[in-house]
Amino acid sequence: MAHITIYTTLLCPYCHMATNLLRKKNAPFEEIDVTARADLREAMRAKAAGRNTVPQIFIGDEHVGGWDDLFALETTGRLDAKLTPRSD
Ligand SMILES: N[C@@H](CCC(=O)N[C@@H](CS)C(=O)NCC(=O)O)C(=O)O
Repeated sequence: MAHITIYTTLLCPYCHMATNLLRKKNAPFEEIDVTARADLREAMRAKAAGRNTVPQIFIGDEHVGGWDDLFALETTGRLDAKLTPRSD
């Protein structure tokens, strides 16, 4: 399973939808709560090509984007392959 990092805030419905989808897929993730943490939000923005909204989701080294982007991967059938990359 690829390492997943998701930047969130507490009162963010898009964050909850993203973490719920990952849980439903039994995909463990590291959650970084940037609520009231300007330093962590800035670190997120730097990694996420300037995007400032939450969630921002990373699978392995790849910046997936936000909830819309994660959901688009799921609905087009491309998310599972990213979560479980081939080892060969
Ligand atoms: N289209 C984005 C929308 C994300 C979004 O609007 N997130 C809100 C929180 S739910 C946000 O970051 N608002 C600005 C802020 O909290 O500073 C996505 O799908 O991730």
